[in-house]
Parts: sequence; C-alpha cells; structure tokens
Amino acid sequence: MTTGPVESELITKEELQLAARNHGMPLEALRYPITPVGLHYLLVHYDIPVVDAQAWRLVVQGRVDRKLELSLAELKAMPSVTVASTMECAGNGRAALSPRPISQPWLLEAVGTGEWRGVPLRHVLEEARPLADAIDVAFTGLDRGIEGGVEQHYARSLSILEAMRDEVLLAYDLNGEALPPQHGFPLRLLVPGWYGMTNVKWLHRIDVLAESFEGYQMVRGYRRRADENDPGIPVTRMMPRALMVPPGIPDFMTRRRSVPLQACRLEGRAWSGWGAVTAVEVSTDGGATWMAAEVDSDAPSAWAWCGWSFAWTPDAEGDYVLSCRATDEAGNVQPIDIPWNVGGYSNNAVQRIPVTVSGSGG
Ligand SMILES: Nc1nc2c(c(=O)[nH]1)N[C@H]1C(S)=C(S)[C@@H](COP(=O)(O)O)O[C@H]1N2
Ligand SMILES: [Mo]
Repeated sequence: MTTGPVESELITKEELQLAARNHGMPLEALRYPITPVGLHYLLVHYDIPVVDAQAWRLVVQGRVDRKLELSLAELKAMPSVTVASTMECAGNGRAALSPRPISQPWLLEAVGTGEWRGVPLRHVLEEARPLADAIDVAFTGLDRGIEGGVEQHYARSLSILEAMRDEVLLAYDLNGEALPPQHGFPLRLLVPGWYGMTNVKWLHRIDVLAESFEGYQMVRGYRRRADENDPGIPVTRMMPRALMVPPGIPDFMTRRRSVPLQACRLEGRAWSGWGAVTAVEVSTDGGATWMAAEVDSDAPSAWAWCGWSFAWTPDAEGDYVLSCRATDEAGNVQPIDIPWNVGGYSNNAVQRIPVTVSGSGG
C-alpha cells in the first residue's frame, strides 16, 4: 500500500482515490462510546468481496492434528463472547508526516470502537489441536490484489502465543448485527489492542505453521522503517492516543473551529494497546503547558477507549491551539513529533486543533 515519500505536499489523485473509498470516523463521533457502524472508519486494501455465506467455510489446517472446515452456522453454535474493542489503523496520522508517505492519507480519524461478537480463536484452535512444533498462525482473507508488485490475498499472522490469548476472536457480529460487507462479512479476526491491519477481514483460511509466516503484509508492509533499506521493526500494538471532539462550530471549507468566549467543556476519548490509559492532559497553548483532564472510569471494556473531559474557560478572544495527550500503564506518553518512517505508521503525535475564540456566544 505504501510506495514511499514524495517531495510535494499536494495530495495526489491516487491518494484521493484511496481516501474516497476508505473513510474515517468524523471526530464528533468520539461522543459515542460504541461507534455506530456507518461511522466506524474503513480500510480496504483491494476490493470488497461478495461472499455467499451458505457456501463459505472456514478452513483450519497445517500443523494440526485435525483439519477443520467450519460453516458459519457451526461457528455460531460454539460458545461466543462479546467485546467492545477500539480499532485504529496503523497509518492513522500518516498525512501529518513530512514528506508525506504516499498511501491512504489519514489525518486522525482512522479509529472506531465496535462491539464485536464471535468465537474465541483459542476454542477453534484447540479443536484443531496444534502440533507441538506449531509457532505461527496465518490468517488469509478472500480479497485479492497486487501490492508492491506482488499479487496476493490479504494475509497476516500471529505467533501461536498471541493467537491463544483469551481476547482474540473470530468475529461474526458488529454492534449486534452480522458484519457488514465492508467490515469483513461473514467472519473476521479481531485482536484487541493491536493496530487495525491485524484484524483480517473476509477470513476463510487459518494455517498453523512450524515456521514464521513470511507474507507480504508481515515482511514488507507494516514495518517501521527509517528508510527503504532498513528491514524495520514490525508494527504491533496501538500506541497511546487521545483525541478531542473539535469544540465549537466549523467553517465549512477550512473546518477551522469558532468557539464563543465562555466556559467550554473539552471532551474526547483515549486508548492504548499497551494497557489502560492512566492520564490525559490538555494544552491550550500548542503544547507549551499541560493540564490534567478528568479520565472517566466507565470505558466500555478493558480493550476500548475511555472518555475524558476538561473544563476550559478561555481568558480572552483570540487564536488558540488545543491539544490532548494520553499516557498508558506501560509509561508510553504521546510525543509532540515522531521520527519519520517510510510507511507512515503509528504516528501518535498529539492532535492540534486551531480555534478562534470570539464574542460572548449566542
Ligand atoms: N482481508 C482484509 N483484511 C483487512 C484489510 C484488508 O484490506 N483486507 N485491511 C486491514 C486494515 S489495514 C485495517 S486498518 C482494518 C480496518 O478494518 P475496518 O475497515 O473494519 O475498520 O482491517 C484490516 N483487515
Ligand atoms: Mo490499516
């Protein structure tokens, strides 16, 4: 998906083509603890396949004692769990890097929280009984395309240890309904805490392997590389991020915010794939000084974002830059800037919202 940096800051027609297919979550939708399905961000590398649920089977094969071929009805008959889980694309924040890595040009809106229902992957793997030499598990989707010159089905893997974690699901419902086509009907992998690319949609094959899976999306895509020659390090769990609902009202074209000169409640949500969010701070001076926000204790689940709020009373009319930043349990804090990388992955630099405060409001 990524072809490297360009000199120009202008969005190319190809980026626009991707952006028109893959929409973000409008940031005002941070107000919902569970993102309504149509507002959840969307990222599809190739084409959305049309899947006949009757004919579809999930095949589990490779280094297992017992090969499985499961229909959707058989999967739905297994014990299920529901988990609210925040998903963020690893490319979220990409378009803010300079030079801009050419790919889906996300600003900050490639995130959403779904209530996913499905069968714990471990349950299915235990039925297939992985052999003692199994170390990796590859997940292959039905969608096919060409990327970096390589024709492929979209596929990603997890180590057998990660694959056996309790929270990992084979999900068939989102927010109480069957997965919609664009989110992976009839089945997708759901790995809470990991960046979006892990959650293989239109899943139809699971291969248990005695060697590590070397698919394109593991060895070429989704690695943080300093330059084209750097093999890089794999992109895995979500780095902490806090986002703010842009306050006030927007200008149609520039989307610059106008806020009246009166008390203003700033609010948003924060998450991390490395443990609970322990603090959210707010800056109203572009990151020079920071103040503690109040973090809600009623996140929809341990894998979902938590709400936060901050009572702001601007002192005077004028221009402000509002920012927020999250700290997680593991001690990760959002940076002001991140080192540039080829694919533009995991740019969790703090959000900056320019606002104009004027008058005394209506
Ligand atoms: N089969 C398949 N799975 C996929 C993708 C894809 O293109 N094909 N995109 C991945 C990426 S990069 C992201 S960020 C998430 C997006 O999931 P969503 O569209 O349901 O939000 O799906 C992941 N799973
Ligand atoms: Mo993504």
